[in-house]
Amino acid sequence: MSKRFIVKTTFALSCLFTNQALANANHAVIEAAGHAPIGVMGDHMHKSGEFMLSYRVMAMHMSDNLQGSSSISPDTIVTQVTNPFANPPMSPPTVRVVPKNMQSTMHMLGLMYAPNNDVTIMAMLNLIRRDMSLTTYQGGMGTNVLSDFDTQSTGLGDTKIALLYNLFGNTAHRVHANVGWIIPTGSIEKSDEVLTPMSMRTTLRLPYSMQTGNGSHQAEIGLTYNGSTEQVSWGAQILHQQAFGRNSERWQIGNLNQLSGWLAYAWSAAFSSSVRLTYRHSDQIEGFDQKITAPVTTANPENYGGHNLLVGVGINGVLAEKHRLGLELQIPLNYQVNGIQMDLDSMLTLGYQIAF
Ligand SMILES: [Cu+2]
Repeated sequence: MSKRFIVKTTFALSCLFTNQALANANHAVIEAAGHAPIGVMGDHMHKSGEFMLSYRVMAMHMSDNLQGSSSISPDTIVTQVTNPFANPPMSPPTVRVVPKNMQSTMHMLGLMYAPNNDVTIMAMLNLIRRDMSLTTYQGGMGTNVLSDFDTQSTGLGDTKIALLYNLFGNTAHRVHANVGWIIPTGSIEKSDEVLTPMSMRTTLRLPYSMQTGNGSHQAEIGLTYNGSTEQVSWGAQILHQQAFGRNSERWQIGNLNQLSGWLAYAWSAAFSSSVRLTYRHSDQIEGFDQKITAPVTTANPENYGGHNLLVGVGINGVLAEKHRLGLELQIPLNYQVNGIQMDLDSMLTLGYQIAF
């Protein structure tokens, strides 16, 4: 190797590293705050050729019941709320089974890839576990409690494939379109043993909210905006989800509209914290499954949908440049449910992302 070649190569390499170091320094302050809070999906795009793997676990907890926006007691439900599937004496005139609390845990595996700077494709696979405790009241009338029982369902959820398309971007502001397709890989036929008001244990198809899927193909379209300065970043996302039609059991999940806005502050290159506000509006279920007719509030398709406003606080950390950890806790500020539904207490999302 000639001396001249070594000198030239060394010079070229040192330029490369200096440029890289400068580039890193410029972006260092926004590293941790470079992504939206971990609960936001499809919030960022990637550079050409980049891959990202992510794993999130989302835990949602619900307890007690709401009618519209105020709480309703189990005794009131079983004496006053009519059972739409009443067919005495087999099926009582009022609801006799009341949900007490519910825990949903979702494990989400995500993959992102950017074939070029304007397009990022994203796929998301979900594993879901739902646990619900309920109280069964005796016979056809009154407020005598028979017993509590638990139901559970686990399995694959619906799968999402999305395309993020860059619409506008400079160093401070970026806008992209979200175009997604939700494939009904989850189940709508999960069943479990329940306790009937006649004190019988029987296996029935679980209500809609206990299923792991929605059974219909769905479209998801939206717009995402990200803005940043050296230490502060912010963004907004609007998403609309709509089923293409009724599923094989002749029901259809209601349309969902969601608007989120967030603000994050980078305390250092490796650590940021965020606040987020999310408004969600969804419609009730259309149609009904002929196998979901138990005298329980969750069997009534009218007891689905509504709107709520959630506030979220989050933290993001960057470990060794390519590894990212995020945690976000969301609680409702305001809600209005259609009919009678369980009350959302909190939603916690913990996630890990690695880009390569
Ligand atoms: Cu990504």
